[in-house]
Parts: sequence; structure tokens; C-alpha cells
Amino acid sequence: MSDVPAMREVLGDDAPSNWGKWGPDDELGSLNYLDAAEVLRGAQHITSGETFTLQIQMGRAESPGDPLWPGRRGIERKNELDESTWDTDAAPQFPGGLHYADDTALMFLQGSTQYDALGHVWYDGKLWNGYDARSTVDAMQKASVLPIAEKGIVGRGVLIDMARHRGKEWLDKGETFDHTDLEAAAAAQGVEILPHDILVIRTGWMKYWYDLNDPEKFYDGFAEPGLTYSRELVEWFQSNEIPNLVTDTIANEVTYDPVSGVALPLHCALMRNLGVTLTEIAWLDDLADACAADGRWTFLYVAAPLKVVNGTGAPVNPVAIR
Ligand code: UVW
Repeated sequence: MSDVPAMREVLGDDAPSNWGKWGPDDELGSLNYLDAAEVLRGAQHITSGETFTLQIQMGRAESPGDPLWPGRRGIERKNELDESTWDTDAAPQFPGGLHYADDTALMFLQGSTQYDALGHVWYDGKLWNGYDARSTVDAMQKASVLPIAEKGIVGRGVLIDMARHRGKEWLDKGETFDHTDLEAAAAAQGVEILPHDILVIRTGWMKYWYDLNDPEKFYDGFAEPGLTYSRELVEWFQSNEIPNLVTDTIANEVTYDPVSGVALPLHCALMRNLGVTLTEIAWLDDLADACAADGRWTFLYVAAPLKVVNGTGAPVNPVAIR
């Protein structure tokens, strides 16, 4: 028998919740905060016109490959058609002699920089907004990534560079921080985290993956750094009406809650209970360098995850425009 308590015990019977706030059929959760006024507010933070794409490369053949949650596989891209196809007579023939290349791809939808569907995690048999967890069987019928993808995510992004704030290239394995640390880092950066901001947090963990170039060492005692659960932190997300959390880690939070030992409690507290959308495996180093160079930590954040019907998540290449 494990000594680790159940998720409900950790989060509490009266855990902060936004269920029902946007009606019984809602599948967007806190992304509802991102209305037209928020798009215009975000656009005010474009001053130099620089753009930063925040996806990692997918399907790198060179070591260390792609960073993944343990047990997942990265994209397997395969040539279906290329010039060699026309070495035989079986090749398709088109008037005028057209040749072309086609690929297929097999991948975990969470196998790169990605948006999680709000139904991606749950406990006690209920997903976001109270939907029955059985609605995930065979295909995610409720709170899939599709409504999120149909909406698109546009608003003011604010980057909090926790690694830089702590004077490190990257945070250590299992290193934690909370909302008070975020606010201290923001104050040191000279920026304020405002209601409805898309909260982008850099830990340096993606850079660690590529610089270390040693998957065995990276996965040994797998414990990412990140936000750590407390009720106050969850209330802070709720009262600040944060629509979207974006990090350069594989799972957005410290892997195991240091107090209870429970895995990924913030996934449940933020995604399932508050409807906060989670975005993982973002490449933030180039953006962070630019922000640090001129002291501007806010930007227009734009992301359009792929419209995967019934998807539990979808790959994405967000763009920060500053
Ligand atoms: C899990 O929920 C296990 O992973 P992630 O949110 O990182 O996709």
C-alpha cells in the first residue's frame, strides 16, 4: 500500500473550482477570459516587431532527440513518396511529369510543444466542468483540444524567467517555486503579472535537455523543476484569472509534490478544476534573451494548436511578437 494520499485528499473537498462558471457545456475554461479586448491589450505590447517561435524542433535525428514525458514517443516521420518512387514503373504518373514528396507521421499528440485538452487529466471520475471521465473512452468526447484549437489563443504574454532570477542557467532537478516567487521575479524584472495574462515561465529545462545531451542522465530519477502545489497558489491563479500557463518543462509543474508525493497535483487543481489551459515543452531561451536585453518582458502571444477532432492535445508552434 502506498503512503501517498489520494488527489482529493491533497486538493481538498472544497478545492477552488470554476466548474459551471461558463455554463454546463463549456469546453474552453479559463480561455474564456481571452476576449477581443484582451487581444487588443496584447497587441499594445508589440513595439519592435520581433517574432519568436516557441516550438521545439520535432523529430530531430541528432542526439539527444526530442524531450518527452516518460513512456511517450516522439514523432515518427516517414517518407511515403520521394524522387526514388519514380525509379520504378509503379510510380504514379501525372500529365506533365509532376513528381512530389509525401510524408506520413505517427506521434503522441503530447510528443512535442503542445496544448493539453482540458479533459487531458482527471481524478474521482470527473473531468473539467464535471464531465464524466467515461467520456474519454475510445475518443475524447468532452473538453477535447478541438474547442481550444477552434478558438486560438491570443493575448498579453508575460515571461517570468525563474532561472535567470535565481542566477542559474537552469533550475535543478525537482527545484520548486510558487506564486510568491513568481511575483518576486516579476518585480525584479520590473514587470507585473496582471489579470488575464498568459503566464510564460522559463526554468531553463529545455536548454538543459539539449546542452546535457544525455537522456539517460536527464531521465534518471526523473523530477522536473517547477511550480509546486499549495492552496494559496491555486487561489492566486483563480483570482488572477490566468487563462494559460506555458513553460519550458515537459509537465508544467514539479513532477512530484514534495509534501504529499502525489504526481502532478497542479494538473488537476489548475486544468481539471479551474480550466487553466496548459502548454508544455516550449522553447523560451531566445525570447528570454531578447527580453533580458531590453527589459521588456511582455508581448503579444499567439498560438493555434492543430484542430484534432477528439484530441487529448495538439502540437503547436506559438509565436511571441514583441
Ligand atoms: C501528463 O499529464 C502525464 O503529461 P503532460 O501534461 O505533460 O502532457
